[in-house]
Amino acid sequence: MTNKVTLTRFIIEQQRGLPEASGTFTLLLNNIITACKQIANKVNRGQLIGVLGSAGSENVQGEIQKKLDIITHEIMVNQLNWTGHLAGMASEELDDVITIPANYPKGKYLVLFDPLDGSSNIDVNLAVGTIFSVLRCREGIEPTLDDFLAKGSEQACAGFVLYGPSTMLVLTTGKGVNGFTLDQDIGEFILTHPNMRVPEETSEFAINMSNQRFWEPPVQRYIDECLQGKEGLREKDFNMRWVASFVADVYRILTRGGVFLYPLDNRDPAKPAKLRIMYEANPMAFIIEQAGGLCSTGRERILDIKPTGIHQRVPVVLGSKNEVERIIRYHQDA
Ligand code: AFP
Repeated sequence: MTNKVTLTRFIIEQQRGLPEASGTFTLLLNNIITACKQIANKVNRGQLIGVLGSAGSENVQGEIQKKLDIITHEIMVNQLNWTGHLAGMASEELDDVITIPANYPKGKYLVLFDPLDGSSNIDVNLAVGTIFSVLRCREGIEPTLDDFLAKGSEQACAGFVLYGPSTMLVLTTGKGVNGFTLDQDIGEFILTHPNMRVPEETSEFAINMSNQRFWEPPVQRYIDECLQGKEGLREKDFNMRWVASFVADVYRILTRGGVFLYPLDNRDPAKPAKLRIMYEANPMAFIIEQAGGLCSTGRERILDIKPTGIHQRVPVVLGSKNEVERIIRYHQDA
């Protein structure tokens, strides 16, 4: 393995294919990845450095913040705000968008991120991750909220880092999906999963079954049929997985197929959906579609939605094409 393709080499070779590229994007991506390496180190060391447990505060979503939610948010902001590549940022952990301090130059990109997705798993040592989405922005201006609220189809780049048994980066810039494994010995991400594709067929679904009584009829119908197995309409048995870390469930689907559902539910009328469109659903939808899968609310393609707010929530059905199409059909039937 002397001819490892590092992430740096991969990005530079991709940039060569874009004559108009100025290298700014390449530098921005390197800064994002450096932040994720720092996060990987904190997550891996955990209680050795006292970063587990709750911070005793709530985020804008009214969710109890873990210490690592705040630490990882600060790593992302402090690793990116000085680079001169950004016009602004948005984070799951802050209500308002993040402006670039006046003493730093502004650039032509926006980065939106969930610094630690799945953080309710961190204290029980299950996989968590960082999700990021990069949008182009008018250069040299103070971005307006509307600059941030671009459709997912306008993303320049989307990626996530999964802090699991391996630290894995999954990245798309609109030319397919590639996976990289962090080589801890040299501190570089190495291309290990080129051209990732989601199998069109699957017998594995991911959903939080404890919410079943709150689902809409099309989702009830789909899951019931999966549970009926060989004796039922589907004439095959299904398996279920639910990590409760979006990044981990999506990575599994990218590697062996599957369908993930976090549907609308009527538990809390104020929060009919769980996942946030700007820094969870949109980046994952971009990645999954680039890998040959589909991502829908059940009623519309996620990437076509015009967002109305930075923290807007949407129902998500994503993964193997044939299963997502079936679920969409069940919504149409209803
Ligand atoms: P946390 O970051 O609060 O743990 O939420 C994770 C998440 O947004 C997503 O990663 C999971 O798929 C989903 O929530 C899990 O939701 P449930 O806890 O309701 O199963």
